Amino acid sequence: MEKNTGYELFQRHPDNPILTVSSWPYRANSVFNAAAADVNGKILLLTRVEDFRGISHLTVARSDDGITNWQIDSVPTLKPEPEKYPEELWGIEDPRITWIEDMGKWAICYTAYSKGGPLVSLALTSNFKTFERLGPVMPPEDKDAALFPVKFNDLWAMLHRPVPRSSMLGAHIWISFSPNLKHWGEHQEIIQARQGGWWDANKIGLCSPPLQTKAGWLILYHGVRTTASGSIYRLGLALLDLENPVNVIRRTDEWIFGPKEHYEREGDVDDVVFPCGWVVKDSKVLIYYGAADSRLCLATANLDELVEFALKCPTP
Ligand code: M1P
Repeated sequence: MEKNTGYELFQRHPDNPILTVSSWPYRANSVFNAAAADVNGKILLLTRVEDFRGISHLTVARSDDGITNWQIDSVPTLKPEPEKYPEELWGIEDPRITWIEDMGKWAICYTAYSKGGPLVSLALTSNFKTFERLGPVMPPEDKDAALFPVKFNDLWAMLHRPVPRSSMLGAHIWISFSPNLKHWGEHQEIIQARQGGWWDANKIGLCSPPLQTKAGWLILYHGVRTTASGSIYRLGLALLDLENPVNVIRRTDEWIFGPKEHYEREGDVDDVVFPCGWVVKDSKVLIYYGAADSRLCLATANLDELVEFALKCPTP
């Protein structure tokens, strides 16, 4: 591999990939794009598992150190239930978990693959065994959603990525607000996909849920570059105002992490790094990412360094 002179804010774990179908307790085509949470000191991954029909469900894997000795549920933890929830016809994908202190529950935003296209659904849980579905909260096509852990002016806030019918218009990150997690409004586009030759031209999407720091809400997002040999999914950072997250105060110009190792470059979809979860332990951030839509990997970063770096980036 050629020398990469990009930023080295994220360090890949030497044991990557940390989870693959070979470690799975049942037959699966791929395990990737997992949400992550610190549950009573253990790392919990709510992992997207794609079966041999091409339909995805979510399964819990737990580990004391977040790297080894994964205890994986022996059967799917959260399965699509299209009989009761028709929007889940073609599976459930790409969860993001947010701890809601006010409710003492975890909120899971996930993509439900409906007949009308992918949409955003929400579920609550307190134990990752039973789930209360709130149903679809954004119509198709919309995905890459996560909740903020706190309210703003008494309203819950969600970041998400609608896709307009015409690809010419680009797919951008929006914020919406709700009094009850069920009914959403005050929709505003806040981070735009760039255009032309940029690494994040035409399509972007939120990765892990917004992370509260003293400098602002730290946002990790993916940008998609379309090339003659396919798309390349890379990552950038942004900072949103702490009090009013509609205001984007910083955004990286260059990508900070992209596919480089063979496990990121080759798989069901080549050249994809796709985090849906991160966990902060002391000042270390554990970033869990799907690699090439096939396996799960871990990268680590120093939270202060990420914030310092973001603060040196331009205000868009
Ligand atoms: O194949 C790469 C990713 O493509 C989609 O992401 P997005 O719509 O944000 O571009 C999703 O299907 C995602 O699961 C997948 O990893």
